[in-house]
Amino acid sequence: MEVTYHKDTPDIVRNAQGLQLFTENTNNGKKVQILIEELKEAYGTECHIRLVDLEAEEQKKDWFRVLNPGGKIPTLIDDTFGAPVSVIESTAILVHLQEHHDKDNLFGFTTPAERSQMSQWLFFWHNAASVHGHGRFFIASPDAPPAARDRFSDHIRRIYTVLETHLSGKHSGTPREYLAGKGAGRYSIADIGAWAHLKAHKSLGISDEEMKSKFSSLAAWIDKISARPAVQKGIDGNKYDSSLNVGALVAAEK
Ligand SMILES: N[C@@H](CCC(=O)N[C@@H](CS)C(=O)NCC(=O)O)C(=O)O
Repeated sequence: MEVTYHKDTPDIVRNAQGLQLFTENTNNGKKVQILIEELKEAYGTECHIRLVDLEAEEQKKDWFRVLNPGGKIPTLIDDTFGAPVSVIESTAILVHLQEHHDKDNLFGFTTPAERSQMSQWLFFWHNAASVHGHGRFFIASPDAPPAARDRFSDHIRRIYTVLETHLSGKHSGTPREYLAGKGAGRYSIADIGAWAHLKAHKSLGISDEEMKSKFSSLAAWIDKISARPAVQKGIDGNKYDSSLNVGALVAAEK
């Protein structure tokens, strides 16, 4: 969507060129931060990081809703094709960055079958992320009705079982290293889209022990992706947490 800035849009945003990512160090923010760091490492891609104070509800102000009507992070502005466009929804941002800023397809695929498989797992997780988010709320809330807690607890384990079955090769006979790509697969935005949420499995009441005993292929996948330097940079609070990097905060122009 082409952007027409609001009168309260911060000057630093209005006057910037290139990519600008509005984020905060949450699971949805992290997945885009990780791809930004991967692109930086691979191509030297630069991106202005704009941290949004979610507690102060900066994301609900009119200047921000011009960029994202839902008032949510992550949100991207990209003016590299001409007029600035805004991109919303973490998975759509991953696809946008991969299609337009990953010229060698290091984080995507060129064959139709592999590209289709990558989309399938991106969509699978975009839907599952919502169950994860609501599940975390109900599982952590002492006032949650037990039926809601049980339903989310079961549903989350069903989602983990799908991933475990896919990665272990239980039915296909081919164990996989990554979610998409032929053979054992290759690291791509399909993995980046799901990793931050899955890494936080303990917040859903799934212990390391349960991961190792019931979801061992998934646990190994989490560890492998965690070891990537760009992944560690992409979740670094010193850069992406607004309480630690106050200099990167953006707020409405007064
Ligand atoms: N479906 C959206 C979800 C984005 C989302 O829920 N963002 C949260 C942080 S992880 C947020 O902005 N919360 C603040 C709010 O809702 O006001 C996506 O994938 O980008």
